[in-house]
Amino acid sequence: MHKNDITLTMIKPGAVKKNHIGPILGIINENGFRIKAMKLTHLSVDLARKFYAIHEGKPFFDDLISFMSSGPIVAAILEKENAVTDFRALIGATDPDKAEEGTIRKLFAESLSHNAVHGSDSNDNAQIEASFFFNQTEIF
Ligand code: RTP
Ligand code: MG
Repeated sequence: MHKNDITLTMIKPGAVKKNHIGPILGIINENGFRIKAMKLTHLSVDLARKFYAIHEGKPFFDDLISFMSSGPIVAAILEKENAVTDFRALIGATDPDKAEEGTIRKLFAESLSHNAVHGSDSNDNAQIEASFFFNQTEIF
C-alpha cells in the first residue's frame, strides 16, 4: 500500500467522555480501515492551537481550541486505499445536521462544534498530522 493511503483521526473530547470510543473504532474497522497507531492523549491549549493553526482568526477558533483541550482524545493513524477521501465520507459532513444517515458524525456528534471525530483533509495533511502525534517507533 502506498504511504499516502493513511489518514489521521481524533475521537474528540465529547465522544470520549460519552464512552463512544469502542463503537467508533468498531465502525472504523468494519469499514476496512486498519489501525497503524493509536493513543489516548490530551491536547493542551498550546498543542490544540498548533494542530488547528490553519483556523486561527476564524470566528469559531477560540471555541474549537477550548473544546479540543477540554479532555482526553484518541488519536489514530488509519490505513486503507483512498484513506483520506473514504474516511471523510465515513464521518460525514462537519455539521451533523447535514451528515448522511449512518455516518459517524450523524450517529455520535452533538453539534457542529462538538462533532465527535476529526479526519485529515488531504494526503499532505495526513502525513503532517500523523507526525504531530506519533514517532516512527509508534507506527505499525
Ligand atoms: P475536522 O478538521 O475536525 O475534521 O473538521 P472538518 O474538516 O470537517 O471541518 P473544518 O472546517 O476543518 O473545521 C474544524 C472544526 O472546527 C469546528 N467548526 N466550527 N462554528 C462553526 O462554524 C464551525 N466551523 C467549524 C468543527 O468542530 C470542525 O470539525
Ligand atoms: Mg478540517
